[in-house]
Amino acid sequence: KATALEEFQDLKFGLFIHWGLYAIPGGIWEGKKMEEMGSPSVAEWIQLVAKISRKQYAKLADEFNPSTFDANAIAKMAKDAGMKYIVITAKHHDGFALFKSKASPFNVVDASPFNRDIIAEFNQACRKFGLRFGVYYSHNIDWADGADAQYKETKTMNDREGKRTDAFGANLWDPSPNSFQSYLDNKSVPQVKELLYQFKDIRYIWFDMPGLMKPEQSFRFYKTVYDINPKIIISERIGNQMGDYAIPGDNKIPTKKEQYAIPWETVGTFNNSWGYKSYDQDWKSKEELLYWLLEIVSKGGNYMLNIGPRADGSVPEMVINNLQSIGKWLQVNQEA
Ligand code: JFZ
Repeated sequence: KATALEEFQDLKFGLFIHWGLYAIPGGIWEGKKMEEMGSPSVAEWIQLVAKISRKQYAKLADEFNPSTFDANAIAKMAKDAGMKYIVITAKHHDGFALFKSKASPFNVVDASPFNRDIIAEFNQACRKFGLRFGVYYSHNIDWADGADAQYKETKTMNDREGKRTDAFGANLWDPSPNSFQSYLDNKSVPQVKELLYQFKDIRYIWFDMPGLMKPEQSFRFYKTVYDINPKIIISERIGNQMGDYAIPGDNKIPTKKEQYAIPWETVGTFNNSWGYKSYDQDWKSKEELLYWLLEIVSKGGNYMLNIGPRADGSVPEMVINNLQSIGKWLQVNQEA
């Protein structure tokens, strides 16, 4: 994997995309802003924060029809900004897949009127613009089909042993009846396989929030990926120290020497949310974004900057403007 990792660390600048059904409420549920309901306040967590039932949340899919979505336009925007790769949420914690899936009907092709495979379109667009391609996949948390069960199982065990269980991220308001094992066997692992068999261009898998995952469970994902495509490298959030590259924390730069031992990537936001949040106008200035980019790259890392497209597929204007400014700056100042 040495070359894949070197190649990754040479990319320097990439685009992260958080997109899904949560773009429809955009941080507001039944007139309430997320901050009025609880935490965290990032828009892609609205199902948990507003305690939306699985059935009610799934209805958002009926409305998901991003008429102005254009993967080529987004890829071109990234390319013009000097970015070298794109990673998009193939499935976030809400369990809704942005690709056609046999493992779960809760996906953009089968459950929404949009009826287009968004991951396939990004795969194509990246190829067209010479960008590397990766996917985010929430392998552990799935509010529609699973992680709550893992929480219950672990809690029972830990209660017996007098240990505390961290419930962070578990669906405790409307838990799925599935066991965690069946979620792994029938949705999570099969969907990772579907992605990898279908999209041979995928180079990075950004697993996230491993939570209570056991080492053998993280390893199952690692092995699944490696067996299908050994060129792919995996984020450390696969859990249990099994990742190929480090994520020092959102909007963070490593401070400890040992954190520089493996390739690393800082992920950052334009405002304070990953998914589209209609009322978050707290945009970083282009100077601040450039500061992050230079600070990270000069220390040897990659900077993956996130956009949250709106439900109609459009990208907020501040994002477009700031990316254009960065692109111009790089054109003038970057050495060959
Ligand atoms: C996770 C997700 O829960 C979130 O929705 C988003 O996708 C983000 C990129 O990743 O949130 C985290 C996970 C880990 C840290 C911070 C936010 N961390 O270690 O600092």
